[in-house]
Amino acid sequence: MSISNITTQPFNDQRPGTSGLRKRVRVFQQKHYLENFVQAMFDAIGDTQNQTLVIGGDGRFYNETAIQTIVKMAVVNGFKRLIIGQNGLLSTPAASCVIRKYQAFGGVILSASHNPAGQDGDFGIKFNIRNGGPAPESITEAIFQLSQKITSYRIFDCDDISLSEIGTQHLQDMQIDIIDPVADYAELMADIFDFPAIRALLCNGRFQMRFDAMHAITGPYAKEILEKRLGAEIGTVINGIPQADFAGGHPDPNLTYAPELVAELFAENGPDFGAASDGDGDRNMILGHGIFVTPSDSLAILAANAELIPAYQEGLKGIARSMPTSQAADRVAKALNIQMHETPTGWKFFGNLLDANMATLCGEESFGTGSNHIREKDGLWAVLFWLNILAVRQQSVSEIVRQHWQKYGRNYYTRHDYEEIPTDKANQLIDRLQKQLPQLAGQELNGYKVDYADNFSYHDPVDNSISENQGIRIGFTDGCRIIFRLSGTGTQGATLRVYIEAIEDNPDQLFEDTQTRLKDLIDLANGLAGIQSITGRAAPTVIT
Ligand code: VG1
Ligand code: CO
Repeated sequence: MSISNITTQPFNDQRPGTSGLRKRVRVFQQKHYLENFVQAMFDAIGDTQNQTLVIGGDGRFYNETAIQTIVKMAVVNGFKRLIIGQNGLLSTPAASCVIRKYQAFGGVILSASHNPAGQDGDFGIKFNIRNGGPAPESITEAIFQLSQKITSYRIFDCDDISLSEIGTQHLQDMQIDIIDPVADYAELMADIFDFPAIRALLCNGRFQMRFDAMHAITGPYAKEILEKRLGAEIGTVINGIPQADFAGGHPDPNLTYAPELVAELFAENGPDFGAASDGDGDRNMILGHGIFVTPSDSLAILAANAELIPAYQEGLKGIARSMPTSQAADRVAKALNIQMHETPTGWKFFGNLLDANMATLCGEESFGTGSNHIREKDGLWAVLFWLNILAVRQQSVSEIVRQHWQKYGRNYYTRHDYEEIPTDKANQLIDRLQKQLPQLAGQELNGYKVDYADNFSYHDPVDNSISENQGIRIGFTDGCRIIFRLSGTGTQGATLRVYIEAIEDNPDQLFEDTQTRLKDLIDLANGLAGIQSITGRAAPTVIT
């Protein structure tokens, strides 16, 4: 056994995106590719001597191979202790929980979230800092800069460690603890929510629920928490055994990729409540019998009902949402007289606000909701939050949503995604929009008067950092918005996301079909961006 100093050369494509570095598995399998990134990461995150590092992933193909490499590099980069989920598994929220609970220096999460997995799928890696949250841009940018200059990396030449047995082992002077990936997280959930009340609801003999783990990481978490600790019927959790290729699926919990669950909830005698989570467990979709709750509405409803939950009964400090997320939560913040923050897309921008106690709940339109309990969005947490509300209010999801709209008004909202557009076309489209911006303010377009038109720039109120070019937004005087941005998580071509929001306060118009209600604005967005003429696409790939 010995330490090797391996000579290498930079790869020019190692800049982390919205949520870490995501690439095709084949890209990660190139010689030195993963090692270069890990070395750049260890060099960028500060002094790693004698520190504790958490490691875990969503269990996709290449997870264990990558973990073995990271372990062998961690030992020669000074770490004193590693905490690893059994079999290399940790959902993203569980990793955040473990980093905080054991006061680790940080964590490495291996995941490409909902992107398809397997030898022909995607892989990903990201670093989370001491607070349990994704590294801020200053660190991800430093990692990229170091990856562009790297000439060698250090690795220990030894056999693989065992990831399958819970317990402690040593590699040289480094202690390695293999932990139960579910236990700490399940305990945290029990501290936040009223488990006896939820148990009473789930066991009342009438209430039916379905949770779709989509063959990904949340299976073991949902079974332990919902079925074992809360007494839900066995079989409540479907597709609950994590598979390395997610059974060939696309574990993105939305109306397109969870059709089985959606069909069941919309069937005549369907369950009262349905939910799903994504590949790494940080996203959630909420359904009631015959109703889909948009993530933006979900954030607003959780905020409006937070005082029903033990952990939030003292009230919220504030709410934060990403810029493209609908303004439904803003209405609640206003009514509660608490702070409202608007950040760029990606959970890393919420960390400072949560640490500074300026926000308690955070959310993104992309099926992400979370709170100050950890520093990642958290799928099962959102599901338990809804269950706790249902248990207290004893009403259906549909009644709760409708009453919410009646009280606060409704923000009709949709997102249209155009996936795998050639990158040059996508850039051309954004450039063209950008050039139109200065002329748009004050103009009237199809009866909508433009209030502002800009490219969103975020000024972090805590560390004063500035993040520019975070999405083109056109706001109208009545509060409606059209937003365009390119995805930062894809691995093939570019994905254009178009976000459309209309405000409705008229009590007689709260229950229209979303796509019909938004048609004018959708047409306007398509026309302004020249989507069809530039990309040749007549319709979006995914509508949420
Ligand atoms: C997408 C979502 C964003 C989310 C990110 C990571 O990013 O829009 O809201 O934070 O994915 O989520 P983008 O750049 O593709 O729009 V996850 O569950 O994939 O870690
Ligand atoms: Co995810």
